[in-house]
Amino acid sequence: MASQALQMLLAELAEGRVRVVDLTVRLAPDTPIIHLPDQFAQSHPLSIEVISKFDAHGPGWYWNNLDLGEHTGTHFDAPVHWVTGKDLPNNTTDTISPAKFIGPACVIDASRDAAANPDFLLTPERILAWEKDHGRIPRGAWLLLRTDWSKRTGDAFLNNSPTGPHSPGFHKSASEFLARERDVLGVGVETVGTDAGQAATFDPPFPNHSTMHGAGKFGLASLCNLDQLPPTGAMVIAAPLKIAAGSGSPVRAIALVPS
Ligand code: 23J
Ligand code: MN
Repeated sequence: MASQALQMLLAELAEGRVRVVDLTVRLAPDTPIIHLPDQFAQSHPLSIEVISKFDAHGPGWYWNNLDLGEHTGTHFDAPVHWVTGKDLPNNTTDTISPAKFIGPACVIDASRDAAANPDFLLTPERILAWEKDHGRIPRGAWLLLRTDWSKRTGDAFLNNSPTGPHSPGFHKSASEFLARERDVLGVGVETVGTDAGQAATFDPPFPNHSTMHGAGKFGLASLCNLDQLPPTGAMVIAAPLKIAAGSGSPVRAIALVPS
């Protein structure tokens, strides 16, 4: 017996009452990637090498070889990405339960805050204020931080400066609140990583990664189109590649949204 809910969802999709919003940026050699402080090793941007393109290397087919870091473009962070999550069970892209690749979205709009202050950090107070308007964040939800950062082009996206990058993120106490008090799936952001640009200088460094992954939670970075999502009521589908012992993976993140 087919699930009535699935039949209804398919009908709503077919009839356009549920819309699919693409939360994914285009993955290209110029897709921005994070630059860590110089003492650390760096991730590779995407590079594409044509294997054949209807030519002597393959007259009837076109395909490419790729070289890229796991954390390139719109991507998923697994708990094993961080030292705090390295010994947790099922902490890699190939061992996380696929049931966790689908979840409800709670979207907090901090776009005005981020426009006024590129170093804006979300606080627990701000989350509680959002809950007054929209209800309690359910267990197993993605907390998506809308900053409109994905609308920035060129150098303004990474926003590097002599003092390091400046981009919004989470106060450590907000990450702790979301992981411990709300048991979220994880957090998703429009910036290149789930920590603020200045987070290498925080105590501990990169507190959102440290807290979330230490609690077995996930991350989604370089999302876009969060301005097309309602505060509640959307469903996120974001499934990383099943990379053996992978710390993360590019994803095609999509949202199902009532229209
Ligand atoms: C390694 C170290 C620091 C950060 C990151 C990676 C990411 O943002 C990432 O893509 O996970 S902040
Ligand atoms: Mn990452």
